[in-house]
Amino acid sequence: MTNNKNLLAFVEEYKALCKADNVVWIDGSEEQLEALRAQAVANGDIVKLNEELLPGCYIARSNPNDVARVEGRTFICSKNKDDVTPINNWMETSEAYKLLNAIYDGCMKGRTMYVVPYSMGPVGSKFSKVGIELTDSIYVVLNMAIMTRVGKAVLDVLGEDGEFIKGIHSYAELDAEKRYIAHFPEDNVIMSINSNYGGNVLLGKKCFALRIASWLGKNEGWMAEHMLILGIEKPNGEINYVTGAFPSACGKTNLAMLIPPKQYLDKGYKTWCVGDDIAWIRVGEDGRLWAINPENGFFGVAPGTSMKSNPNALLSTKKNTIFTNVVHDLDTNTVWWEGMGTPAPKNAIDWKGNKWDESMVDADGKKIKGAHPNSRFTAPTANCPCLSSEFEAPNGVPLTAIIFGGRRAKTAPLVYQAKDWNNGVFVGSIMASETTAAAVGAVGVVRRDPMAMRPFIGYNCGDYFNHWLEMGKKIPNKPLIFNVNWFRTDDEGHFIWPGFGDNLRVLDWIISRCEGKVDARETAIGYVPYAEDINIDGLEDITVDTIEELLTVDKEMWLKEADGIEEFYKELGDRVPEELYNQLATLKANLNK
Ligand code: OXD
Ligand code: MN
Repeated sequence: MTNNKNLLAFVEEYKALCKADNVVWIDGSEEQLEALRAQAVANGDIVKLNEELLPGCYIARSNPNDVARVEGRTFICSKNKDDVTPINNWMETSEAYKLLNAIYDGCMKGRTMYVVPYSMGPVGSKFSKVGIELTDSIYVVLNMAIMTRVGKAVLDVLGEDGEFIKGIHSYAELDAEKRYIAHFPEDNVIMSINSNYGGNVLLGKKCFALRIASWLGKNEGWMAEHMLILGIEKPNGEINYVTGAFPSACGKTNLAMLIPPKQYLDKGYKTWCVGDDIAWIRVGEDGRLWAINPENGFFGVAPGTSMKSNPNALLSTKKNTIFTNVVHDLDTNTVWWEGMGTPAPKNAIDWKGNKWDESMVDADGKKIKGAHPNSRFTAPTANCPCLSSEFEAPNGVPLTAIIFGGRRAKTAPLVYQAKDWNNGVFVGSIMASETTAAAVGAVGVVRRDPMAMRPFIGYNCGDYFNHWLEMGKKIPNKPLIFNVNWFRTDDEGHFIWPGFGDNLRVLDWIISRCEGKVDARETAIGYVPYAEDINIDGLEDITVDTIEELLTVDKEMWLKEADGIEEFYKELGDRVPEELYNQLATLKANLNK
């Protein structure tokens, strides 16, 4: 299928090391994929679901020891430790190869090695990049065929001398003690072993499109970010695109697929999803930033996804989708999860493969969940009812605003605008979420997650901040930068802001700011709206006074916050740019005025 010498040598090298019985190249044809699905069904790896209700859909279960990304076993490997640490785990390159090659030795005996050529971004776009994933898992092949563009067309673009990111995956023995997700940004190599869970093994996603790509972006002058991309269409047809970075459990997928509230729908507003997780961002010829979503599918969290919380996400899973670790309803041969908004099935199998019904409790009397909290759907973007017509645009979409967000009970106001690009980088660098009662551990503990990239920066975090600052010098028409917080609570701990579709009211203000159509109040942290400029038309229980409360900036709290920021910067070591310390000093001075 290819004459690319480097690729042929790469395949031979790992076929020999892994001692695979044979090699199959994935050409991307429906016939080949269908044959692999049939084989995976015959092996018992996946189960075909009801063809009438969920056409082309399958359910899979992962090993119970293998249900999430493993940050503790995820490594960035480089020659010098300082180029990576302190928030990433580091291994010295040659040590890492030695360790890993010993585990890969013979790991595919008796198995087939599949060669998956894939493109992150539309095939052939100058924004896009090619990866090759070698894997012994049909489940991975089938998921990659949804999440990325795979097959012969990618090899054609690669040609004889094209460069690619090398990825080697084996589920090996699913041994959690020997599980490694290792990245070698200096060599364009990813090695993943002893896992078969999405975020660890679909190498195009977090491994390539964020960790390796963030490094490529630093060297090549662009940005790989953990951001959704959303288009907001006004009644006159004009569309503004925004990107948004949020830590997990902040409703990122819901915002990416937001449905406008009735008052906006009636006026003719529409929203369009370009991406729900990752954005690759470059400076366009017009001096603006342009973004593509390098993926081709959604790898979404299933629990909580319902026709109420996110109809566009649920509808995206209605065909050609792979469900992992959800409940299998045996009566209808369909799927179910907690928070789906429909009654739990009576005759069902839970994510561990046990007979399950919702009355079951564990030894402590706690309800046994049928779906794993991190159970997932892998669904083609093409299924999404609100997919943007620009999704395949080779140059992506131009950005009006960049939005950072987090989950803060009191500190951050509903929305504020950074004073300029560098101040915006500061705002992104201090992003944080407070732990909720839903998570194990103390409530209200602040976890810093700069730009929502904490687990995904492929190099030193201080250098990453510096790259953001450097990018600012290269963008003649910069998008404005904002911070939002949908999670302010009242004294009883109830959320004040309704969230979901009503977040469009805040995006509306953001766009008006970008257009210079609305004034704002300057505070110590940035520009905050005048309460009457947030449209509350049709919102029950929300008055201008409520908005006023949501917009307060408590100086005492922010002074404490500033101490927390300083502590965090110190933890990050001596590569945190001086400019960010200057920003922090300005913040403190403003608060003390
Ligand atoms: C994801 C994540 O799965 O950020 O997208 O963990
Ligand atoms: Mn993500």
